Amino acid sequence: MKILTFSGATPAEALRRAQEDVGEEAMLIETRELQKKSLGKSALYEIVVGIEEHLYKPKKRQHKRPSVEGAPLKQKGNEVLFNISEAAKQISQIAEVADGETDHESHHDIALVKDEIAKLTDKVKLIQNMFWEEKLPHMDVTIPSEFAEIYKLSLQSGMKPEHLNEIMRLSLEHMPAKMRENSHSVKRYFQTLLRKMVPVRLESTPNNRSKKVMMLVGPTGVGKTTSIAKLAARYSYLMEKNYKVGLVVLDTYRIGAVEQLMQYARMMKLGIETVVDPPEFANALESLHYCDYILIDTMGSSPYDKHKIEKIYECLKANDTAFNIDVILVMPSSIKYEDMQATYDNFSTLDIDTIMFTKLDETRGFGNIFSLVYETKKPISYFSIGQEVPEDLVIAKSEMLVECLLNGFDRSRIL
Ligand SMILES: Nc1nc2c(ncn2[C@@H]2O[C@H](COP(=O)(O)OP(=O)(O)OP(=O)(O)O)[C@@H](O)[C@H]2O)c(=O)[nH]1
Ligand SMILES: [Mg+2]
Repeated sequence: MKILTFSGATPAEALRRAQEDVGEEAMLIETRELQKKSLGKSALYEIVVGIEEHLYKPKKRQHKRPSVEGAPLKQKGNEVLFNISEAAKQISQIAEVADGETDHESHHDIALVKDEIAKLTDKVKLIQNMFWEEKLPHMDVTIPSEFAEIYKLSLQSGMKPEHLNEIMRLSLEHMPAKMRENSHSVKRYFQTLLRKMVPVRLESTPNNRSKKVMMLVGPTGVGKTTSIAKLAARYSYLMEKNYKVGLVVLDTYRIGAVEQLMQYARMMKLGIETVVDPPEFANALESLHYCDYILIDTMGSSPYDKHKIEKIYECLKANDTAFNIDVILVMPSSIKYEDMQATYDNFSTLDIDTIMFTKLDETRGFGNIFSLVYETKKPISYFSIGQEVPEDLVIAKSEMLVECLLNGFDRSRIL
């Protein structure tokens, strides 16, 4: 293996020079800032690349680095630097092995060496990752460099630090040594572990003996009414069987609130009942007895408005029908974990069965959702991923949440 250095005013420029000289096959080993940008002086960066001897066809000569091993590194963070030079040393050793091999050596050995180099390059990438962040994560356990990427992603996602700490500890304890070798297998393991920690409720359909009665509760403006419309469309038109759906509105305080759902009911030709006082609630349910699904929309209440939540509670208490009501707490994914927790606590008097998270399209971090369901052990039933009725509603899957958490929300991967 040949080890070469290139310099430039930016790391990108140095990299471009390297690529011009040695082509795309080169592996980046190290990036260093030799000189800071100051008045009248441009910055100077140096990159170190490695390329296998047989692939090296120089176009423009640059100076060859004499020895990676002995080169002093000036940056802070001794542990990281030690690892970089260790990795570089190992690369050099492998390079020597590769150099010594001749035609009679088996292809198998070469493949092994290549594999080893790929692993080391990955290691170096991760060490650099941590190095550029300038500080090692503050934890009571040391995080190996292979875990740096998932650690950073999870932390940025808004996951509660204690949860992340715990998951890291579990991973370090139980992950098979073989999987620790590179960041891809670490990520795969971590993904599987997270999935197992996310409770979801699979959708079940009504039968002759039991209907499905679902009530959506939650703060104001989170998407309860829109989600009721999406669910109504789903059950009456989008499943393998067209179910009969009826709607109940508890939100009769605001002009417009009833009208919003009335419009959907008219469009989809659904029965709709309004309830002003709790004693009317049971009657409203009874009058929709012919339906397979009854969907109940409620007035949005600030999590701190005990009065409104109590009114919903009164309705549930006044339900002397045989119908079992599934209470779904609707929460936007765009609020931080602490607010989710406070909302959950305030609505928990209603005996929440599942949680629906809305506005997944409006957020970047998903660790808050993870932490809430992990902490409360309440399963997720649905995700709302946009304003469009009915298409922007999906059945909750743990894979989907973990995918969003580690790689961000991408509509094309979900639908
Ligand atoms: N981007 C985005 N917007 C959404 C989503 N779900 C609902 N909305 C929008 O959020 C706004 C409020 O939705 P509603 O369904 O009226 O909310 P609500 O919870 O019924 O509100 P109140 O009845 O006032 O408590 C509307 O503009 C919806 O289109 C979603 O998943 N993503
Ligand atoms: Mg509403």
